[in-house]
Amino acid sequence: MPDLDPVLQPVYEQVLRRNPAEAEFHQAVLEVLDSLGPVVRQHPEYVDARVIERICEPERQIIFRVPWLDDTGRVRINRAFRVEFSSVLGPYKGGLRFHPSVLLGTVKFLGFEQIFKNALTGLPIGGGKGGSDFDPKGRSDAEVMRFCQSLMTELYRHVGEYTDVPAGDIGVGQRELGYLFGQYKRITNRYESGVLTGKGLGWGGSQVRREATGYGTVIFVEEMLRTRDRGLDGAKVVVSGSGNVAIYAIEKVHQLGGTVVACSDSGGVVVDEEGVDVEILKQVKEVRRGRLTDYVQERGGVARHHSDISIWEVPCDVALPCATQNEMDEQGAQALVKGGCAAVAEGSNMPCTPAAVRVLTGAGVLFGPGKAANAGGVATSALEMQQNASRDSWTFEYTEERLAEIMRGIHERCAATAEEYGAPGNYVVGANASAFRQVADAMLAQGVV
Ligand code: NDP
Ligand code: 2IT
Repeated sequence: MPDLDPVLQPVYEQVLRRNPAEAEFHQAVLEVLDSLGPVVRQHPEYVDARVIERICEPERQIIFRVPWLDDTGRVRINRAFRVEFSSVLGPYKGGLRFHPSVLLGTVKFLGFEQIFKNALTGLPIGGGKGGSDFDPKGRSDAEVMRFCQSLMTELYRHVGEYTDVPAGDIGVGQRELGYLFGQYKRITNRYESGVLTGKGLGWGGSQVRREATGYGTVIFVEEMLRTRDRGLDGAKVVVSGSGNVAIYAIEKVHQLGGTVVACSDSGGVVVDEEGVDVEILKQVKEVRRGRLTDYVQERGGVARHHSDISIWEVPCDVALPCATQNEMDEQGAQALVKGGCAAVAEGSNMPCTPAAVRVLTGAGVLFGPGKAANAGGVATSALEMQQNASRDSWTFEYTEERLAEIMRGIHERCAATAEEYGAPGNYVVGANASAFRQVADAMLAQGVV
């Protein structure tokens, strides 16, 4: 465990006591507190107003039962959560995750990260997150619809364009958002486009939202590489995962002249030395909801599937974890360093364990933390909210340029704040300190609420 500032240590101990058995939440809090020593020494007013204790305690936590009928007529019961963490900068904003591993602590870690990520975008959005232990894998469209309708039958009371605006995350894409939006509209009798983001293009969605997280992560890593006079052109890249974030990260790497030689899912790793074929990947994953083994078959002998290796063992110049939390451990990071990796940017939320981050940064690998590197998704969600509020829709080109500007801005802001605190090139310190100060100043201005 890192040595925390004496002012921060009791705060962390209180988080441990109050939130037992929520290891992911503890990990996310510790990573932020570890960056805040110099900030609290410079700003005793944050300590006096107990800003950090307040940030670590969600404003509201909602837990509810979601009963639904499967296709055989059997009753199924899931649990759903919405953790409304901080509304100091805007309505709570953050995705919904459907995955059997989802527990309250998972949603809390994601919601906590989201406060700072959303601040970094510079757009007026607070932090929240939700989800359920429902597993959409292998479920029919009708089952997913009934589940989403049942979930929204409770969730509708807590969300709204000025209150809390969910979007997608693992297991939640346009199909699920469509069913959720339809039920919200039916219950409330309001066409309130701004209540959800990630909607379809024909019914209030924004251009580039689908691509935004992956594209944004790649723009961020390109900015990091630029500080060392390098770029993605000609680079060999590995991208873990093969879902929404991974697919569009791969697409953008290829647009910038790099080659993605490996991707993965929970069943294994695909190595495709000629470069992953994104069109086939989209067809397999987005249209047919298939597996990477299907991708390998479609590639006709060019790609290989491995169920016994870690993706981080594939030598590369750049690695983009885009699957899930703690997917890269110390060993994974060591393998990357051995393979010559120069930069890692987190497309997923908290994919690198603290030990992995230490290995990477210790070896001089550029490291972009998720709350900065994957902020393009939520930033474009905020652009979708802007378009909904003004009943407008922007072109792909315009929206993509806004996204790129935002990502370059986040990079600059993190780099400048890291310098300010005597840690040049440390994007973890830069992201945490900069985002925290913005949130803390707004909390001071708004009183003890
Ligand atoms: P998807 O559901 O589209 O894809 C998730 C991918 O990660 C799949 O390839 C999945 O494999 C793999 N995966 C998920 N859970 C696990 C697990 N426990 N072990 C191994 N592999 C796993 O989700 P997204 O692409 O939307 O999200 C990926 C990450 O990016 C998440 O951390 C999410 O929080 C983060 N993120 C997403 C944003 C968005 O806009 N969607 C924005 C910012 C961050 P399999 O199919 O085998 O389960
Ligand atoms: O982790 C994330 O930032 C997301 N899943 C996207 C959240 C959003 O509201 O677009």
